[in-house]
Amino acid sequence: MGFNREDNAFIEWYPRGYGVGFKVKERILETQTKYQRLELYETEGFGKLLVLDGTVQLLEVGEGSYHEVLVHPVMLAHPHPRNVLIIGGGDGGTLREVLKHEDVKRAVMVEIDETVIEVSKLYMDVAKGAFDDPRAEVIVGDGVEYLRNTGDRFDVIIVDSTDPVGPAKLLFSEEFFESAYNRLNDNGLYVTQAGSVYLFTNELLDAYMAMGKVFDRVHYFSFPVIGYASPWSFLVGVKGYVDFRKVDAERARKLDLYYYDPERHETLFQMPHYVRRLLENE
Ligand code: AG3
Repeated sequence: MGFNREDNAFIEWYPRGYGVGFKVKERILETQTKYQRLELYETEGFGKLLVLDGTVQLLEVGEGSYHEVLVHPVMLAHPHPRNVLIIGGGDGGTLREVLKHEDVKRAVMVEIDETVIEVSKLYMDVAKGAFDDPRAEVIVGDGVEYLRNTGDRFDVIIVDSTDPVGPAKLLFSEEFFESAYNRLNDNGLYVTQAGSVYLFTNELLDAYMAMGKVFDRVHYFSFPVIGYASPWSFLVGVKGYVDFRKVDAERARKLDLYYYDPERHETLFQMPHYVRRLLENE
């Protein structure tokens, strides 16, 4: 697992021996935070690489393939997203994409691990000023606790967490989906990253089923993400009625997008036949 001296490469090993690796120019940092093991590398061709507990979180070049796709489909399907909550997302990439939307009045980000925020600020510029935006409110704390205790309501809730295995498992539980549902305004959207389509199929199905018990409608979509075992999956929960199959092309034109193509929104719903069968049989 991790750094391989012989090849001078970092490799993330997924189940069944599937690996995703990068040649490394420099090992910048390795530290144990209060919550996880953090590694930072300079890669040969993709800028900095941030790793938590052996899993790739962010690759500087190409991170938009993940952040744009996590954020904009829900933001553009929602008719008027004013209040947004982000759980996780310590590097600031999700916050940056959320704040591109003029409608947003307040974006709260709850990240459990302060070191992730600090390291990201110190060594990378993923956030591009988002942390200093007056609409942003950054809270260092546990997202589960926050959702349980807050009286605030949100139009969109975005979960940018580690995988549905290990410490973030709670973020994929029915209890958590319930507290998120309760904190959404009527006609609100919830989105979470949900792991590799091929390698975490069971976790994906479990989360899909648990969301189905809580939300009024659940959607699944996927996209090739640079740095993760592609395609990567995402789950959307709808409270009330919002048509997630349609996005606002007018608002989309004001955004500076590189990966997500609102005019081809429907391509997000492509999936391997066996995955569609599994989901439809749930
Ligand atoms: N999002 C991390 C997604 C999980 C990646 N999993 C993996 N490589 N096994 C958080 C970082 C991006 N803001």
